[in-house]
Amino acid sequence: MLGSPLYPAACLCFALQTYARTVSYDWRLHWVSVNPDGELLRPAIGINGQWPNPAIEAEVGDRIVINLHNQLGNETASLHFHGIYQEGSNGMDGSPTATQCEIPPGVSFTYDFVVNQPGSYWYHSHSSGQLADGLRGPLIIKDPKSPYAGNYSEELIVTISDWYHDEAPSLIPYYLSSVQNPSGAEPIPNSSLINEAQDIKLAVKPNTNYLIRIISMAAFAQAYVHFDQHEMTIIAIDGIYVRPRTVSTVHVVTAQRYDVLLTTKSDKERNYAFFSNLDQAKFQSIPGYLRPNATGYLVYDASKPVPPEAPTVGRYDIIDDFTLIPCDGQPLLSGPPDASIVLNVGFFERDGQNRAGFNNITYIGQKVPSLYTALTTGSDAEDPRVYGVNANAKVVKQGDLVEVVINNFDRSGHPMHLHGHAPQIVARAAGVFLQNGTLSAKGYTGDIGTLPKVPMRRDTWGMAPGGYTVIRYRADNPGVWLLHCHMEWHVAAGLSMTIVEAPLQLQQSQRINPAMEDICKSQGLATAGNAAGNTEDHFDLSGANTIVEPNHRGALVDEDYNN
Ligand SMILES: [Cu+2]
Repeated sequence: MLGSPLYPAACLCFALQTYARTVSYDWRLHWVSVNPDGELLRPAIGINGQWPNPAIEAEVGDRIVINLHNQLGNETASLHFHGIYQEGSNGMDGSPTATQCEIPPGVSFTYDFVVNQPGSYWYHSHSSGQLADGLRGPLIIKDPKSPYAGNYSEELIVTISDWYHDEAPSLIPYYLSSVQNPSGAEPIPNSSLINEAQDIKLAVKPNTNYLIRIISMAAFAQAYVHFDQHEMTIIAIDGIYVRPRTVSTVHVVTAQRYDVLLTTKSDKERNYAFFSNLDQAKFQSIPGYLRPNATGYLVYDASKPVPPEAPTVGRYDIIDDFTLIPCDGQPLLSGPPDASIVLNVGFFERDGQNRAGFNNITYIGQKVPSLYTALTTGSDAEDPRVYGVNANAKVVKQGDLVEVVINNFDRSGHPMHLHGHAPQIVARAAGVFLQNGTLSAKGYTGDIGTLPKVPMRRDTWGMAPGGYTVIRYRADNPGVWLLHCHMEWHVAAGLSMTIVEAPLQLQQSQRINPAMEDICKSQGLATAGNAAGNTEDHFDLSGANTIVEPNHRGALVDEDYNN
């Protein structure tokens, strides 16, 4: 129905038979020269000689196979599939130090997994800093059974991101240096991109309902997305169908996705602008070089000009995504949690660096990937100590109702991300903590009666300055899953921790990928035992990594690499 789409009342699913297939990609990673904001030619990590990088496109039930060849020459690499649950395939989660070793230059590795979840996702390097240097792209899982399948006939992808003129291997050591950067201020991007470019033109047909997949692939910044004189109706967030909500602007937290429906005008009289405007509230300073706005155009008629300027919006009318309601009506996971994890976010100086962490522990990758420790330490895998202090591991058991309370003792907000799940976001508040660690009386009380009956779910959620967020999920996906801030600089500073989920069931159902084991061994890395590689005494952690890397230069290989 054109003009005023009629949405399914309860967003119920269509029943259609589908057949799984295998979608395969053969990807060579190369440095390519790019200039997406028209200001500076710089290297970026492209695929098969191209950048922007291609979208992975599959259907629910498909198997995705990516033969990844690291031909960067000077950097290690990895690919993480953001938001993909990786049920039964934890080793394909693409997180070096958690689920695999780094893939060195000249080495290939095949990612191979099945996707049973619909929606808009993205892939990116989980090797330090590389997503800021361009190793990122959309991952779309189409769904013939979508409750909204009848509400659109066309699809568009709109990725949004920030862009830096400097490369991560120079930004990271500067950011982490407590001497050069005593305030710990994050690098501020130079510009904003839409589909890895500026002034992009999206050809549209009049009188047509579009599904627009808005995907944040940013390294740091959040953004406001607004289409001039076109409303958007949100129908999914991070792959979770929600009841329709019509908005004029969406505020997209770093790494989040919004699927929106947009109905085009009935005539081709003119073209319209849209924009992605970086949210500068998270920037500690506003440098003169910053160009926070990227403009794009809905082109109804290519023979007509595009609007000379982006629309100006006096005040953004933003909805709170906490109030969105999943279509499936999944009720609150109520009752007392079986596993309660409390994480206090803090920024501090450690070993001469600006660092961050949960509960005063900064994340440091261990000698043995945590997944391999979980798979090779028998019943000791249920003891968090075997993963090493700085993996900051918590262990939950199969079937546990897990509750994670994250208290933000920082003046800035953070986009939090959990691998392996799209948890229920059951409580969220802003501005209740002071930086000195004072917990106000308004902290999370655990009072079930105050929680939503049908909580919003998503894999990446915003946490307000001085606020808290509380997530709940069922431990039904055995694996080693990172929980971390999705600002790339904060990942580099150690704002990550590890949740080891059902390690005994993991041992029964999954094994170390032999090709990756060879890659680890080729680098002289241990693939069994505790965090230090001790296979005899799992509680002797001598030799485990507890000191931060002194000269952290992202994914650049050390000069003495392989020596
Ligand atoms: Cu952060």
